[in-house]
Amino acid sequence: MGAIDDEILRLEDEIRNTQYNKATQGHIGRLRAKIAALKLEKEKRARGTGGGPSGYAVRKSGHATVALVGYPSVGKSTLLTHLTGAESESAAYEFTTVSIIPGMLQWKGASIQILDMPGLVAGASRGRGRGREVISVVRASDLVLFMLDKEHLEFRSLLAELEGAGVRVNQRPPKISVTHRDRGGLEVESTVRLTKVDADLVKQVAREFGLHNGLIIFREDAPVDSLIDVLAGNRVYVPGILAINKSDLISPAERASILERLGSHRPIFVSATSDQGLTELKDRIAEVLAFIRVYMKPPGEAPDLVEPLILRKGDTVASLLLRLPPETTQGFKAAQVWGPSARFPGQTVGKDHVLADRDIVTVVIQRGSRPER
Ligand SMILES: Nc1nc2c(ncn2[C@@H]2O[C@H](COP(=O)(O)OP(=O)(O)OP(=O)(O)O)[C@@H](O)[C@H]2O)c(=O)[nH]1
Ligand SMILES: [Mg+2]
Repeated sequence: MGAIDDEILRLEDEIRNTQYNKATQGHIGRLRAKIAALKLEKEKRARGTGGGPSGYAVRKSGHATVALVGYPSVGKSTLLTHLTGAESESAAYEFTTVSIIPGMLQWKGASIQILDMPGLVAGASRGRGRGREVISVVRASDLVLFMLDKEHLEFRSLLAELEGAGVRVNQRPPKISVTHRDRGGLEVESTVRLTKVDADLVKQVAREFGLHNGLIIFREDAPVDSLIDVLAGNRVYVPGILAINKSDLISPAERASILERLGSHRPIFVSATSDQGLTELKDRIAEVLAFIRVYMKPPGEAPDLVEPLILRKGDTVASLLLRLPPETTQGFKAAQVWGPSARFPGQTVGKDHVLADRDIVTVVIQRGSRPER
């Protein structure tokens, strides 16, 4: 362990040994900011020397990628096999899976890549087990599918491992904006009354991140941790789903107590070996990934209503263009849209236009840019 690690541990100890109250919350906030800034520095150095996370090079494919995360032996590989047919060894001992195994789930017209991963253990975010690789895959995924079983119900600690590595599950980015300036010191503004931080603390935290001149605007009554997230800048926000596996071994009474404990996370009870609950699980995955279908209409021809392009809610014409063969989009001039996202049939729109499910789209290109046949 290097000097940075030692310093992080020392600061974490100090936080643990400081009673949290009104008088100390500023101090604790500054300590947290110091830790976050040190972690950032550590990552930067690791990248610089090439000694950082090797980053599992899993090629993303399909319309979206789902990462399977859970403790060892909860049944992740068994689920992958039952959902996708991909072979991933499963066994009654821990750490059966030691690399990342992809499978492809076809559901309601969409291809969903599912990545089976080694079991996550405590300390993963600090590099224990295969933690680093798992976390780097999670960072690049569109959805995390968490799996627990009745022997492993510590969902909080699983989340904490990801949190420690900058992954925010089922959260939205804080409404805090930071603008860097060349001079003039730090300015703090807010559109709401701030009860969790004051301007002094905000400035001190900003300085921990090397920000000495700039404007920070709070658009919600956010805690200091949200400010740290924004200043650190390398946070990823991903949706998550919780599945409780081996439900064939769970009695109704146990089920009720699990629901009492984890009900707020809307867990889905499944049994990977007996396929119980898998339809509900697949539906939930598709719902969260929010696929939309877009039909292409060549200029002056009828639309192709048989094979839609699969995009995701919030995708724009620009995202659509990326999915078409380059020769058909070269010289893009505009798009014409019929359907739910159009204000009137055949509306002409630009690349920023947000598409909707069941839109019909024609790509209009500059005259003379269509290649000769
Ligand atoms: N009863 C029951 N057993 C299951 C179920 N799903 C998986 N198992 C068993 O649980 C054991 C572990 O399954 P794996 O799929 O290897 O678990 P894993 O999460 O991939 O484990 P690691 O790769 O070690 O992290 C195996 O013996 C499976 O047969 C289930 O739904 N019910
Ligand atoms: Mg496995």
